[in-house]
Amino acid sequence: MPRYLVVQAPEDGVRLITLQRPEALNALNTELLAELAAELDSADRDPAIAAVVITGNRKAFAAGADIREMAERDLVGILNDPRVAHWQRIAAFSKPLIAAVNGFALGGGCELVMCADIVIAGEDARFGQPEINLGIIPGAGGTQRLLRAVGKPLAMQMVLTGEPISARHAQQAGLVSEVSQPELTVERAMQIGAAIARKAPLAVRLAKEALLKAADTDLATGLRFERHAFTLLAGTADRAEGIRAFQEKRPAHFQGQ
Ligand code: CO8
Repeated sequence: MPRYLVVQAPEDGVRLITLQRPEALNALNTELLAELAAELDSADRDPAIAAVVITGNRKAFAAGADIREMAERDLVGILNDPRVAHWQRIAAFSKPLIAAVNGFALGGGCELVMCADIVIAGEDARFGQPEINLGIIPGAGGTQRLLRAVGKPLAMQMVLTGEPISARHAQQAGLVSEVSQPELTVERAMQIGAAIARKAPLAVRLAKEALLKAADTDLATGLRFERHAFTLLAGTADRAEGIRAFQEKRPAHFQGQ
């Protein structure tokens, strides 16, 4: 049983993970990150799960790495930091990860948002990389993924000043896909997860992989990857079913084959 997460049973193929450390604004200590990585590994292996929604509470999605824990780590501790492996496992989740964000998404919390594929933000959400105020810099993607998401000027402004941006600003900048009323973020994220769960699982997997490829490769390599993935899907029963269903004017029933 995880200590810092509440995991709800799949609903229409969507698992809901709620960060549950409200006394520290869901600060991501090593144990919480380990639990999250393990939960995503298990969702990856479970064919009944098509997508995962991750959320926090109304005050905070997550206010960053646990600063108390960080204070106890010296240079060697940081060099051998067990959190690095947890972050890598979180980023490697192969199914769609949807973040439903209310309140603070700061530091590691904002970096966790950037590991998600789709981000629904409540109007009151705040996104920021305040590490500079602690004399450090982001360490889980907050320079690399942020720049790719919002471009250089805003990434520089956020990382160098540490000042957060609003949900609307984050949406304009490309960090957030949709803004909703705070009380509806989870519901909306679950709806999107359920819509994805009705699609062909192999196509969803390759679509996510191809889109992520765009962020870390040149265009020619990315287009080659897309071409291979597109071709691979030609051999699936779900492609035949999708096309047949369209022609027969009925909903498709995908089997993941
Ligand atoms: N870590 C630990 N505890 C925290 C954190 C945190 N990041 N954020 C808040 N808390 C705790 C507070 O200490 C407080 O605890 P207590 O009641 O025991 O004093 C409780 O949560 C409530 O917080 P506040 O009283 O401060 O609440 P406010 O509403 O007044 O303020 C803020 C909210 C503005 C969000 C404020 O709490 C804050 O500034 N928090 C810190 C934000 C921050 O700097 N985050 C970045 C952390 S560094 C980081 O994320 C680096 C990631 C590197 C990853 C590398 C992986 C390998």
